[in-house]
Amino acid sequence: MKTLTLYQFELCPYCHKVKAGLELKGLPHRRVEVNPLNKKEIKHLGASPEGRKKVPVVELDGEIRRESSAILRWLDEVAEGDRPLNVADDATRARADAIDAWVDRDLIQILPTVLYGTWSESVHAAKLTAKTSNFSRFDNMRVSVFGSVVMKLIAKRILKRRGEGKSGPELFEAQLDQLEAYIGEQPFLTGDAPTFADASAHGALTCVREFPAFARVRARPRIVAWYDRVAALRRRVDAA
Ligand SMILES: N[C@@H](CCC(=O)N[C@@H](CS)C(=O)NCC(=O)O)C(=O)O
Repeated sequence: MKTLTLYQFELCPYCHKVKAGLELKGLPHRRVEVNPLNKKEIKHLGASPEGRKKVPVVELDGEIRRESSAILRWLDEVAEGDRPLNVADDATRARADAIDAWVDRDLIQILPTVLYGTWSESVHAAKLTAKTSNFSRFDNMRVSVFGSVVMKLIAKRILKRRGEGKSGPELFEAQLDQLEAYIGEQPFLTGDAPTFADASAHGALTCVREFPAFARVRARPRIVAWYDRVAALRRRVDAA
C-alpha cells in the first residue's frame, strides 16, 4: 500500500477523529506534527479552499484530503483494512452522520474549556505537544508559551459564548449525557459494529484522555464500556 501521511496537531480533536479511523481500520500511516506557529510542515500542501492552512490533512501518493469527516468517509476507499467504517443502509448512515455532526458542532466545540480551562491544564497541553513534535527547543518553548496563552483565551471566549453561566466541566458533563444517550443499549453507536461515528466520538474523547477531565468519562460505566470496546479494536500501524 502507498504511504498515508497524517499532518496533525497533537491536541486537535479533528485530528484525533482521523487517527481513530486509521486505527480502527489498522491502516499503516505516518504522522507529522505541525508547528501551529508557522505550519511549515504543510506549506507544500497549499491552503484549503477557504484559504486557511488547517489540520488534519491527509496525503496519499500526492493526493490530498482535508476535513476530518470527509477523510473518515474516504478511508474505506484507501483500503479495506480491518473493517469498513461506512454503512450501507440509509437509516444507519443517517444516524452515523447525525452523531458525527454532533461531535463537530457540540462536543469538540466545548473541549478547549476542559483542556485549557486552568493554567495547569494549559501547561500540561503544551508539554504533550512538545513530546510528540520534532520542533527545536526554541520552537517548543514558543509553542508552549504562546499556545498556553492563546488556548486559554479561546477557552474563555467559548465559556462566554456557549456557557450560559456554566463552567467548562459542566458543559462537558452535558455532552457526556448526550453521548450516553447515543450509546443506549448498543455495543457501538450505530449497532453491532463500529462505524465512522464511533471513530468520530472516540477520537474526540481521546483528545482529553491525558487530562483531569477524563475522570468524568471514567465515572460513567456506559461510556467507559463503549470507550474501552472501541479502544480494544484500535490498532496503530506505523508506516515502514
Ligand atoms: N472542519 C475541520 C476543522 C479543522 C480545524 O479547525 N483544525 C484546527 C486545529 S483543531 C486548525 O487547523 N486550526 C488552524 C487554523 O485555523 O489556522 C475538520 O473537521 O477537519
